[in-house]
Amino acid sequence: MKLVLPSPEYAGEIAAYRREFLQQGGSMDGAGPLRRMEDPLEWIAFCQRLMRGEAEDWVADTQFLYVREADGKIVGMMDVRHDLNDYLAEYGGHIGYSVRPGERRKGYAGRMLALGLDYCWDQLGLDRVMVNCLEENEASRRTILKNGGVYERTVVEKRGERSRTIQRYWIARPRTMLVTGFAPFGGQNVNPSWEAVQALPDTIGPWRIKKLLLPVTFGRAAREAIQKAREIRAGAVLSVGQAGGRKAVTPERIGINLRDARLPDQEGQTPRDEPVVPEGPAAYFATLPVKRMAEAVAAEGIPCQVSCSAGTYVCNDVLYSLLHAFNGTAVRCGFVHVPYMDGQGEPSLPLSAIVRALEAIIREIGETGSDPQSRQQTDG
Ligand code: PCA
Repeated sequence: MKLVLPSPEYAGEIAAYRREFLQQGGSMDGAGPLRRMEDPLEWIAFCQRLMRGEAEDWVADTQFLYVREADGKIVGMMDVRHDLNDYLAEYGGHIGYSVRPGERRKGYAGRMLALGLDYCWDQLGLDRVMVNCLEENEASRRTILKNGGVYERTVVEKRGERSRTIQRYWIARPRTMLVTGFAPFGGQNVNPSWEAVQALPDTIGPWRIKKLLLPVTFGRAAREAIQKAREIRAGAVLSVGQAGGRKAVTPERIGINLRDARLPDQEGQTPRDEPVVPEGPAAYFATLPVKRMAEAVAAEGIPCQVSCSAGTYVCNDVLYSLLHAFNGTAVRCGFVHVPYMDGQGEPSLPLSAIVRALEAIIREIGETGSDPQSRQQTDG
């Protein structure tokens, strides 16, 4: 299932969507003026102006089609308003949506709304979103609650003689964690860090997880991680890398201001005794609770140990750069090295154990703030 912007290739499907509503009844929500526009091309052109904020009397608004890839059918429609005008602020909210009559009761509305919310957080940068439903619409209420809606109050909209009773709900921007993994390097054809990151679910505890693959390249990997973290306004960044030869999953305590490579990186750079940041401090402590992360992994029966050195290669480069970039902010950053996965060499862990370890770590980060103890205690 995917959200797409209206385009002429969907003209036939758009007309069919409209027809189904006109024949079977129901309110064509989340479709702008589609009900009164018989020509799909006219509606598509309107949606394009709407998105640029050029439709008179409308706030800027992104119209989506919710399309089932298997057969190209439009299952639902949704529009996401970039702002609220007086009417929307009282009755309409940020997001309107509908599922066509023949495709209801299959859970589509909830998943479509989840994608719409992602758009609000990532593309529009909204902090909270209002989603409303008619008081009598039980299915819609359940969809909103499932997506984290919190009931605010009920309002009555008068339209001439008639009136509608509307429940208002607010959904808050979830905490987002950027989790990065690395590409294969050093003659290997997989990197367990990216294999494991890819296998993580999209939400863990209170965190919405965003995944990013990094190149094994000094400077560039760090820049891409920092840029992405800013773009999605991450509350935490967890980078993961491979440490062949280690037996345990190892949360890293320290990033140091040093590049010293034995192996050329992906762009052929082999820095020797260079700083990561010329005027930067010698080192930073990770701002994630490394001790508790290690305990959480050990509790799963997976070998784990806090490490005091992330090395002097690209992984350390990323850790130091993140800690430097987000020093003094609320964005907490850390790094976890993982052993080879089975089949790569010895010692190794099954990929499933590495995935479980990362899940335990992320859940633990959700439950605690940064851990001042990790700055004082040595590893013993
Ligand atoms: N491990 C390397 C870089 C990429 C990776 O997965 C390191 O430990 O520096």
